[in-house]
Amino acid sequence: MKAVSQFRIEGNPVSCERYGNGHINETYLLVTDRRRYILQKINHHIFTDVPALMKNIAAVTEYLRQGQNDPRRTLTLVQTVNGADFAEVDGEYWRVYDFIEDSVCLEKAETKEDFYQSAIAFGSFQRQLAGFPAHTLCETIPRFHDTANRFEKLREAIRADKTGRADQVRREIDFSLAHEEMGGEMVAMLRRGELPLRVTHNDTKLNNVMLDAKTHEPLCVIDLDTVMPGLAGNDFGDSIRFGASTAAEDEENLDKVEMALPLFDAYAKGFLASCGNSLTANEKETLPLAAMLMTLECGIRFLTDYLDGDVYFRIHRPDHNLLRCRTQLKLVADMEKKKDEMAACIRQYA
Ligand code: ADP
Ligand code: GN1
Ligand code: MG
Repeated sequence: MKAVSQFRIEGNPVSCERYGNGHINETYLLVTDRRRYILQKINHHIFTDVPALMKNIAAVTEYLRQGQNDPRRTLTLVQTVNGADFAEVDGEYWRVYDFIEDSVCLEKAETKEDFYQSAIAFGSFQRQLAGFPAHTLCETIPRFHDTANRFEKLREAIRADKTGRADQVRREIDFSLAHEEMGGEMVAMLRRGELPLRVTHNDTKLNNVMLDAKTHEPLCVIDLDTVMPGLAGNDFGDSIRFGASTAAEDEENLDKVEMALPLFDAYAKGFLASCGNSLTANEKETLPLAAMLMTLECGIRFLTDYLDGDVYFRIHRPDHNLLRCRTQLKLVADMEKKKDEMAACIRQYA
């Protein structure tokens, strides 16, 4: 592959194959006769300012590396032959990371303990970045977790109905719009100064954290494209929507999809243990709401993309975004039923 020769890699390339399950970038496992790397084609349709994005990642990884001598605990960018953090080849943008060896990346929490460990990882990540100069970060995707704005985008997609699919998804549209008011609650609190902005990860899926292969202790938070000022609760909530579900994000049988309270409990315990001291009372209290909102937001993002003709998230079947949307909306309905239990968990650890 042409991009590979742009980077200062050790050894001669032996293979380079598609890797992982990310929905946004194109990820490859690059193997040389000396070692392994992760090569990524950055999705520049989504991240439109690649130099600014890469400046964020370089600064954040450098900051996290301070006082850290275990190379597996921070993502490490490999420089290009010209000393840059990324390479432009034929209009596409590429970057390379050291492969984090002896680690596992889970698509589903195998045990409560694994999910607890991922909470420690994301909570510590947020705590470690508490002193990072937030104003130096570019907003890589403006209004990324502005749920109210995501509803406006959904309404635009329904109005335009580019693919003629709106009639077929009336139920999903009705359910979503019935929750629009709730969708705006946290952005309104931010606007009123009731919630603080912090440096957050903003994409805290379980498969964005690496655990040690033997001990399953947290090693490293990855996928730093959306590290920018955000709400602590959003990081908590996005983890719950993905990792506390009893089924995959694209499960077809909705009877299998629930928000598992034991998993919620394990995550709340880990998250509050690792960053709880720095959270305000409002932040702690709104964690269950944040879980519902991140799930709702993700559901309407999948629905919007389905209506728009699948232009944002990578799909592997024609109705993929619709299936994903349905699991998220099912989770929202289930979380509404479990609101009091979620609040009780938070009180217990706060
Ligand atoms: P996307 O933005 O598309 O989700 P990610 O950066 O999350 O891309 O990478 C996709 C997958 O590649 C991850 O879920 C993980 O399995 C794997 N991966 C990414 N970076 C590394 C790394 N440095 N070491 C080992 N595996 C990695
Ligand atoms: C995308 O990149 P990945 O697959 O980790 C998306 C998240 C969504 C998630 C849904 C930049 O995450 O916001 O929550 O899919 N990332 C971006 O699975 O939009
Ligand atoms: Mg990812």
